[in-house]
Amino acid sequence: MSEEILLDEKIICEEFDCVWEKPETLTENKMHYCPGCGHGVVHKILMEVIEEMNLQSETIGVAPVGCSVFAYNYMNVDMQGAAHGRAAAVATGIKRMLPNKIVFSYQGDGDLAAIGTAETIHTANRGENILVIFINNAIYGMTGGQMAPTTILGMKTSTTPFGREATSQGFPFKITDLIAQLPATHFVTRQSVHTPNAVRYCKKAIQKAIKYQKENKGYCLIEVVSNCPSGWKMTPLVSNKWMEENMFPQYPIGDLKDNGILITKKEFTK
Ligand SMILES: Cc1ncc(C[n+]2csc(CCOP(=O)(O)OP(=O)(O)O)c2C)c(N)n1
Ligand code: SF4
Ligand SMILES: [Mg+2]
Repeated sequence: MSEEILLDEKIICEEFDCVWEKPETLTENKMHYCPGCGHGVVHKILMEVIEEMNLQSETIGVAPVGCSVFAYNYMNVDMQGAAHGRAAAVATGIKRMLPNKIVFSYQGDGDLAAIGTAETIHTANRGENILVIFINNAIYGMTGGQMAPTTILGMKTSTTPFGREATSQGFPFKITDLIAQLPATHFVTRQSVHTPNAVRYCKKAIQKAIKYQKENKGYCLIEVVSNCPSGWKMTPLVSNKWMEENMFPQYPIGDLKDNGILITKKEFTK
């Protein structure tokens, strides 16, 4: 606070130091996400990068079906909705028609790694010059917490009330690792947004991916290992701790591939 005046014994603040500002690239609409959910944080840093790189009028995003279905109400850039799982195919079409635009898809794990597996893999395999943002919260958040392909073993969901087990439900699907192996992919990384430091790293990854797209380097994927306090039936704080202890060993944070070169296991941490 830089200046104060006293009036009727109440302190009225005349001026404030700005400690937080919403970027122009986010609309005024209130987000519908549950308290503590990672979706809102990723929206914010993605839109901050677009604003900081002066790309608001050059960017087209593709919203999925899932909790982030209304991403187009929050992101103040041109947006297109896609049918469930098809965001990468829609983004491909947009980028091919408008190659000078910055194009991203924003997808959950159910959207990207279940119903949209084919579109996801083939878009990556063609090395389309787009950015895919993949929010992995290990659950179908929007529809009531059913098991997703990325649900970890032993994790209870509404469709695995006794915990996921490999014999009947298969193993957690590490689609990001698979995509990193494809020769046409350029930058593949796994991030999180559960601490201020993690947010900074994730934002840097977004900046790098957008820069790569401007340079026509090709396909970039940023997986964000995220929480779903409602679906996991935990408080936001407990969900973040649970994520660190249970999700990160399965989905280690760090770059898997950069500049088209796979990163060896030894280096595969920040
Ligand atoms: C064709 C079709 N099948 C199924 C659904 C139901 N459905 C809506 S969202 C969703 C999964 C969402 O999970 P995810 O992509 O992980 O997003 P989250 O809500 O967790 O962010 C499903 C199965 C649908 N809308 N359309
Ligand atoms: S259900 Fe889960 S993913 Fe959806 S808004 Fe709530 S916390 Fe976020
Ligand atoms: Mg999900």
